[in-house]
Amino acid sequence: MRIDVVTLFPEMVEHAARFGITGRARERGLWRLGLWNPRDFATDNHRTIDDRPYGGGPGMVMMAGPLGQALDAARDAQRADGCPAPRTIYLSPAGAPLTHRRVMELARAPDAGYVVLAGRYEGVDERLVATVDEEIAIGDFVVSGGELPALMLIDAIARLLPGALNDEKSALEDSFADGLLDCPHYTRPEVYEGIAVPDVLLSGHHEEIRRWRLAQSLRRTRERRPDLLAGRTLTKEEAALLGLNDN
Ligand code: 4GY
Repeated sequence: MRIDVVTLFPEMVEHAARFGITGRARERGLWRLGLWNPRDFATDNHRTIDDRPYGGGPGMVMMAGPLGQALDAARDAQRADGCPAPRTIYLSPAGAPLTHRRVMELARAPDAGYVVLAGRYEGVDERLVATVDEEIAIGDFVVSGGELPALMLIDAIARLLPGALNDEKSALEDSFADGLLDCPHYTRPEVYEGIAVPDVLLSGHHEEIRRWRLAQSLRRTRERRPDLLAGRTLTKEEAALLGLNDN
């Protein structure tokens, strides 16, 4: 997989992409990162990439020209690097809410190429936004630039690439992987600040442990995110663990 980010702060993305599972996956060659600064595509002596909004109002808008040039260069580089059909993604609060399901779809094609546009200021000229393939929001809140949202998207994808996690089973246990929140986790010591680890986890009964974890996931999901349960049909076992009758 190849991911190119168009950003006014390429060092920020480069630096963050070196750490942890994402960085290791990159060292393992599971994905490649390209960075493009729209400022390098500005045409005037001041290297201007923003301008005042038509119609007035506060703040500045990223100009379509330099951004479009940077996006074109990123897509050309992807094609030259064996990604024939790059998909352009714009991160903004107005996008479709990102879900783990969408992340899994984006990670499924290890040969895919993504060009991610990270905006700044008040946003990007709409005529450029209109050219992207997909607009994604990472949450119903606003941050000051698209770099952190882009890094979150990239991190979520990269850790799912085959070979990224040392234990391939661990991705299956993630919150949301099966539409439920994750179960609680414990490690040593057996008692911390007077609170003991649940007995069942020390019992060695693998089937009981599996059922306990599933029950915990189900109860947590019902308690904290009933919207997730509403969009999912329960198996017989799950319904029984939640204390629901058949039918
Ligand atoms: N939330 N989800 C988000 C964001 C910052 C000005 C456009 C979000 O995805 N992106 O808050 N982005 C803005 C900053 C330009 C992006």
